[in-house]
Amino acid sequence: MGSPASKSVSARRRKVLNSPADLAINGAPPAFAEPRLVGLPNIGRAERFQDMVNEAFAHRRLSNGGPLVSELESRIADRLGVAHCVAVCNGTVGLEIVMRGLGLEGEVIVPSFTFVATPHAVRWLGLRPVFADADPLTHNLDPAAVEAAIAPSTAAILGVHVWGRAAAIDELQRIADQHSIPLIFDAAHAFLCSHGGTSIGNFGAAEVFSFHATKFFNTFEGGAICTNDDALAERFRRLRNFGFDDSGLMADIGTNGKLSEVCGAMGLANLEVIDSVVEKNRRNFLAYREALNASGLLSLIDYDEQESNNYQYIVAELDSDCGMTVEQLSQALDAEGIRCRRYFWPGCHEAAPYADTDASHLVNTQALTERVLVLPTGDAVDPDDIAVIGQILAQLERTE
Ligand code: T4K
Repeated sequence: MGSPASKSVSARRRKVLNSPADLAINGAPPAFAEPRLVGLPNIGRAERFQDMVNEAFAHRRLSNGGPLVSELESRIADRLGVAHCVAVCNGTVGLEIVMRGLGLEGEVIVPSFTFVATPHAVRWLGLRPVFADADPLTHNLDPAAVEAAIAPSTAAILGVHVWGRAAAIDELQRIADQHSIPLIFDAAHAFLCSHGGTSIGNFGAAEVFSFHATKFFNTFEGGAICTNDDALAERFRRLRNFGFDDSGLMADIGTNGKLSEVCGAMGLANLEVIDSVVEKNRRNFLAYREALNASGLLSLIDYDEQESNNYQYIVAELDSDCGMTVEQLSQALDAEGIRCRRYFWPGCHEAAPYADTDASHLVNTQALTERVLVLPTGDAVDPDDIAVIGQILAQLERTE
């Protein structure tokens, strides 16, 4: 993708570390003078973006179903092989539109090991999120925990494809069918990922992507609802635009969930180079796999190479007997200019609005929040940086 960021950051890397005294937590200068971030935005063809924005200026069409957003929607639908793509202003509003469009009332089963937007969207609509535990291996909803959480008041299951790795879609669909409730997916992380060779976007009643700046594919802010259900798609389009139907009649209580043309231009410019982002992310993932191969501190979470992956999240788990907490490790790396993120800590169930949650059944979620660390990738690092990160981890391990 060749964004300017990739060149300037790699120029500011220090060479190999040999002893504990070389660690920044022991007073040495940081390995990276320019911090390596998780979530550094991918910026595609900037000149294409600017040309499209100039066109939008010339036509004075800035929002409300303009040509750039319409083109983005049809390109995404083609790429995913899905009947409908409804672009929205962000993933959170997309989730709200889907749940409103399905007319849900009562409880929605959600994971707690997710970004807080997932339960917030449920609560924002006056529904009640019911947290189910995660599978410790996949980090996704454990179907047995979902089954155990089903009650007469359950209105839907809202799964999340955490880190872009597909949730247990088939098992969750079976549970949803058995109880005649809809299954929907928060696919915020999973653009261009697949399950059984079919693109995420095609499963459940609807799936919602996030195109936030920090995501693999971004439109500054933005998102998309994908569905193969014609009637639902029509409803989602209405709800996105205040409730106006195609003929301009007010048919529903809607919201303003529209994506602007400037965001559409960003999406089209980024889509042109998206395969090179996958390649860069995969290159980094393989470099991390090598760098952490012998690590006694961190174990990397793998991707299923039989599926399409965007490799956007480099996720590691702290080894339980390494003698450090994830917070201590995160601070030691931070001192080196390696800005990891503790997604998703604290668990959603621990956030103030959900403080009344009985968390006794969220054992795996609790453990994950205490051992998961997300490492920088994308334009923020290159394989040489990653090798240095591996050496720092090895030195930290020897120092323990
Ligand atoms: N469901 C799931 C599972 C999600 O993960 C998310 C969003 C949603 C739903 C909701 O989708 P949206 O409504 O956002 O479309 C960030 C993002 O703001 C959030 O979109 C994302 N998940 C979440 C996982 O990460 P924070 O609180 O970590 O953001 P922040 O500002 O601390 O930045 C994160 C990192 O990115 C930092 O290292 C700085 C870097 N960054 C960020 C921005 C915005 C940049 O380098 N440049 C930038 O422009 O939530």
